[in-house]
Amino acid sequence: MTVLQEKTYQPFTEESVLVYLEQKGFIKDRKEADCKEVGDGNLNYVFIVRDNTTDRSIVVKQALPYAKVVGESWPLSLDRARIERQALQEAAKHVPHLVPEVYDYDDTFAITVMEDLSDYVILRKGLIEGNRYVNLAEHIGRYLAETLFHSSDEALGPVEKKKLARQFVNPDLCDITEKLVFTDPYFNAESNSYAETLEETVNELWQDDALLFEVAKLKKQFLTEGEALLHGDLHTGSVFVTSGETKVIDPEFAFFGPAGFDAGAFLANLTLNFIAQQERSSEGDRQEISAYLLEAIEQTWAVFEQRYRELLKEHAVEERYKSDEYADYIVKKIWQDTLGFAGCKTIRRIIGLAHVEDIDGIEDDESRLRAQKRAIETGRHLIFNRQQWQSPSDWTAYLKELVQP
Ligand code: SR1
Ligand code: MG
Repeated sequence: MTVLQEKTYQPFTEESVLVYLEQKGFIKDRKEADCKEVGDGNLNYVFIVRDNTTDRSIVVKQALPYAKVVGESWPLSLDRARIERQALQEAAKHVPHLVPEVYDYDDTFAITVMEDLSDYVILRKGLIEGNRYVNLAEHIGRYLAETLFHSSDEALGPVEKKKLARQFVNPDLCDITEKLVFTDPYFNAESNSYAETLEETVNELWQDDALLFEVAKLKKQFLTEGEALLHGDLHTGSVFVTSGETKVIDPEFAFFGPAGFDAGAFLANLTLNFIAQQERSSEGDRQEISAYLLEAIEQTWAVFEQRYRELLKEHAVEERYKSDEYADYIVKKIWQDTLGFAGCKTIRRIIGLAHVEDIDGIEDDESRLRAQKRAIETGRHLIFNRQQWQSPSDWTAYLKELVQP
């Protein structure tokens, strides 16, 4: 029985992907093609298929009906494959050079057939190795501005915006974020994961009622503020890079949420890498790597802000949205939310279920513990100071001070 005759969802294997692609005409002869499952994320299969007769390759991404990282006890809707594909297609309208091209899809099998980015590396891996990417801040700042603005009420008007928003109702994936980012790290939840040596720090955090209150407010914003179509999981594992190119991948968490959430996720992950590099990089390289990361934090925001202001002026649907005063108001709101969400994103990667290799991969126990404590402290500062820190230089000044010997 072939995959297409069956026509009900089933997880693909390396063999059945080839059968499927042959039937769809993507490859001529499956015996002349290679397929490898390479997915190392938490939720999906990713197959790379090479047609040896043409030497062309494509990616087939398939959603599984549960969270791979947890197992079948955490079921997840397959509709996220459609959401991811449509989010990529939305982004491609405004920043086609910054997302992989979608070639085809099949909602029954929850698959997207798309551009193979095997020549790229995952940004997190590249940053861990101490590499620098000259266009990264420009690209991500631009990606944020274009995707967030073009899905906002200011760009679409309320009717079109609501029509678009209803395509991106994503309860299962939002539930993951609500639990793993805003809830579980703040009490003794079963899903949490941290070393015994961190217990005292974690207990202190759980008893910090002022912090818990601020996180509850940020969670409320995440639950209720549908300002723009978000990527929803814009950490450095969701970005592919070469020395000059950038592609944002994996928007399966996409939904209409608070605009500062994506910038917060990205900048939090640069911040985590900065903290990790104080332990990872050799003394000779540390200064340059640190300076690069701090500049990337500042520049990403600067590019975002400048482009967002331009877009408001050029394309807003109401005249009053075009004033400097209105732009100041919007940009300030997004900035403060970015800080708050970045704080939550930093803390969850130390206490919560899903960690980051930047920090967890630090071999020496004492160095790793120092980095973990610094990350938690940074998260607290980002959350508490979100109304005081006026610009990214306040953020980077804090980080410089934090790592002073
Ligand atoms: C159950 S999934 C765990 C995490 O992986 C994803 O990349 C998201 O960040 C999610 O919170
Ligand atoms: Mg992902």
